[in-house]
Amino acid sequence: MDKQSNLFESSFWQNVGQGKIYYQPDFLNHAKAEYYFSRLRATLPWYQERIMMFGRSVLQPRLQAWHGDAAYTYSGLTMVPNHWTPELKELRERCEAIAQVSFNSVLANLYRNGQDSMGWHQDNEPELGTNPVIASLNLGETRRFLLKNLHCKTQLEYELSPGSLLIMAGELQHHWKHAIPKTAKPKGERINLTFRHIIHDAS
Ligand SMILES: O=C(O)CCC(=O)C(=O)O
Ligand SMILES: [Mn+2]
Repeated sequence: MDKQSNLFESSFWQNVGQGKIYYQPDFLNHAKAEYYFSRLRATLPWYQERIMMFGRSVLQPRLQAWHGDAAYTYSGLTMVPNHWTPELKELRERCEAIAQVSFNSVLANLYRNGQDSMGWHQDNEPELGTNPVIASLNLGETRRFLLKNLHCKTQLEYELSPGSLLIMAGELQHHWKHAIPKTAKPKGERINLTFRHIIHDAS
């Protein structure tokens, strides 16, 4: 049996039609999830990015930090990542062991409260390759993660609890959008790490 068919035999993998999702709620135990949350909260260089929306510059509703092996050029802009921290390296290794791919970058998101969010999008930038494997690790507050099929409007929902790991794979990014919606419920801070493999000569 080859590596790939072995990989998708694990009971945590689900074929969602036009894509594959792995979801393991207890990927990290409670103590480890708390440890990594406080270390990452304290050590990553969190910043709030500005984006253009309807011709106006607005602040993104979350904080971010980007870490990786090498710079890449996106829309004519060269982005230089921060270095890997010891905790990010440890978590990257654990995610690679499950996903069976290597990750050379991680986008960290910090949702400060229920009003912080991420809008509907696909992780389909050319530098992620055709069928990217994206490993998404969750720490801190539990938040709702939604997926919506672009063709049949089927919606999937995951309550991403602390220590859980969700992997998106196969053709998923071609056919599904995903989002973290705002909520009126009182929510504390949540950190999400999305490990990715960036192809540096994609253009
Ligand atoms: O916070 C999450 O769970 C989703 C993050 C995400 O979709 C992204 O960084 O592209
Ligand atoms: Mn995404």
